[in-house]
Amino acid sequence: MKNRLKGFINTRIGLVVLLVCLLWFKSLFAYFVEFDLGIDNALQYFILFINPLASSLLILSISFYIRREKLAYVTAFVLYALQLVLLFANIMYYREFTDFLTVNTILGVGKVSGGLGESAMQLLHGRDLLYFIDLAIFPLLFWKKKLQVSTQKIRARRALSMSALALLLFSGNLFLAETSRTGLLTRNFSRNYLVKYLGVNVYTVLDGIQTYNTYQVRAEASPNELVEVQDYMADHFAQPNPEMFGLAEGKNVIYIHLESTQQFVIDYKLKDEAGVEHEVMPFVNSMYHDKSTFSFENFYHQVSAGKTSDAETLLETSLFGLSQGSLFSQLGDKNTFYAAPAILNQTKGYSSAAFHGNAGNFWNRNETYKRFGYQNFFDASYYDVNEDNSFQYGLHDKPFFQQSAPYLEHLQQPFYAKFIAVSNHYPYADLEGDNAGFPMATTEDKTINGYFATENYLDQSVEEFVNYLKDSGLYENSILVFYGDHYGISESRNKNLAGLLGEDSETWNGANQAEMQKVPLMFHIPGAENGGIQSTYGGQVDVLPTLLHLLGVNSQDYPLLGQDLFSAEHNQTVAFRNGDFVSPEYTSHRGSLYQTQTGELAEDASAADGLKEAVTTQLAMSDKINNGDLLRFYSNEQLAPVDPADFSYKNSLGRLEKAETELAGESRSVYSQHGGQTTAPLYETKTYQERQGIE
Ligand code: GP9
Ligand code: MN
Repeated sequence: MKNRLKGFINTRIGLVVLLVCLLWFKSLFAYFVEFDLGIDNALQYFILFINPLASSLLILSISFYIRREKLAYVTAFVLYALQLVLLFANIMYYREFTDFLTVNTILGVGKVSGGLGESAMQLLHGRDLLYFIDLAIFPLLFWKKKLQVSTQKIRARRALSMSALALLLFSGNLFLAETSRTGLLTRNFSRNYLVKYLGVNVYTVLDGIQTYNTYQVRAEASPNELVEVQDYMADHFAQPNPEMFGLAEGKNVIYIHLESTQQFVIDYKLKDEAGVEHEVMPFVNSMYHDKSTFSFENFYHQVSAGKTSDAETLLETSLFGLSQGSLFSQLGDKNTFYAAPAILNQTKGYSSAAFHGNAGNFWNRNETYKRFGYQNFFDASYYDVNEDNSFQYGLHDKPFFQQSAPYLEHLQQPFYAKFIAVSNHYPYADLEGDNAGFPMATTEDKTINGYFATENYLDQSVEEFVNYLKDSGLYENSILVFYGDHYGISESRNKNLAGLLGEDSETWNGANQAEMQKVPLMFHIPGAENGGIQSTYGGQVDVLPTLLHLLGVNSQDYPLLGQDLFSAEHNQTVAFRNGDFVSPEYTSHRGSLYQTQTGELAEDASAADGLKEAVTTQLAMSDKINNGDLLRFYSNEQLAPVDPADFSYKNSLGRLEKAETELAGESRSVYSQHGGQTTAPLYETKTYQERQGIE
């Protein structure tokens, strides 16, 4: 047996099989010991288990095509070593940044703050020997003649069949990966996912292709194109409404991201089986109707496959996401942006922070936020996340908001902070334990049925958070912006939803579908008296200019594509990312034109051609800017470009506390205002059960 094994390893195929096995073993070791890949079920374990195989075999099979034996052996070992180096470089990078190496970073194009440099030595562990020790053993074995260079020739057919086997394995791997995670390749959620499903090699190749494509397009872009874009922007600028301009001047901005929340949930009451009505979002509704809230009833999401991340792009840069995939994932670590945190910091001295209980590399946020100018990003690593209080997208909303308080209280005011909730995310799974209890709907679609309960949980979470803001004294000095990022119930499910909305699923048409793109948008300004429900039509691209004007920053010369929603000059045609649109008069949905007010087909299908053209132009401008990275050519005396190297999201709390100490009496954090006492104990949280008992 031993001899047979030795004999096999002494063949060329045997050696390659051995090298593949070694890489396989080392990769699996890294997957479990070094990386935190978040594996949820047996299928994912299986995919993880097989994913190193195909690419290693494909790469090493190159050596079979080389006729000269010695050269073939050297090639095999070089290819083997290269894969090890790639794996190990990712391990080192991960130890420092909890993320995988991008080609951009390898090439040194996207400078990361605090490169590995000197700290590299500290990142080394004793176990690292395991990754490389065989590279020293192999020469010894050859020297001692325990291993020999085989003189056996490999026929082309044999070589080809090995490569084909590798490709077959890869297809199987890809198929399983897509089954487990639809849209893995098209939506590129995160580098974590790609490694988890396809391995480090494949991830790197995919990232390389994407990086190459990006730079091709960008290399062709010229400053002249920016001139064209700026002309367009100047033409479309909508003057601020003098009654609203500066209404929230000097206030903190607190964004509350209502995950997957659609406008139809506002004021919605779900009937349980006994016919008793349950208000889904009582707290959000109270905000919606509050006299200090400017609420929009005809406000639409404009995202595509980038979902949450597209909404973030729209709201914070007033540019659209990409027509395919996510801008965050594809360009977030490469482009120059002029985003809300940077603008407010430079014009009004705002500090900034993003809060989200999922891994920082999801949607490439950890890189994109730096380029948006976020000074702090509190991702999952800042929270106590465990099996009981989280699900696949991270920490649940109640603990998320509560655990954010001890960080929020250290921000210097005025601040720009955004809180990305996530519990109300597909698949709207049953909230187990004490948070369950809100009734399920009873349609034939499980996804729809669960949606209302997780919405209600989000509503409770937000209420607790706003109560804390009030108790800590932050509320009075802040403007609260609530927004829905995108649909929660997808178009294909809407017919099942129709009944719950009092609509007929038989007559449900494109106009209804378009209407379902409505999401909430509310500016809640404590102290304001003249709020109310606004019927202006608008989209997410319009939020930034609106917000800037409320804060007293005139956005006239900024590179923004949206328009102030309060402006008399606001154009009410809302572009959807796929080229469809809605205006008070017309709704275009997948090639059909409807009358918005009646939902009936328009008699003249070309009646809105002018609107269509305007929409196409607006989207094209956005794509030009993003794909060509045109804002790298932009200059404005009031605004300096962001240098991502200025930001690091490690030890944010330590930095904020240091600033407090340095500012001493001048510190304007809530923590300092409370005499150096934490406000965290003011935070009250209750389970659904507890609430029911009390109410
Ligand atoms: C994940 C969360 C969800 O961190 O923001 O993103 P989505 O799937 O809604 O785009
Ligand atoms: Mn989302």
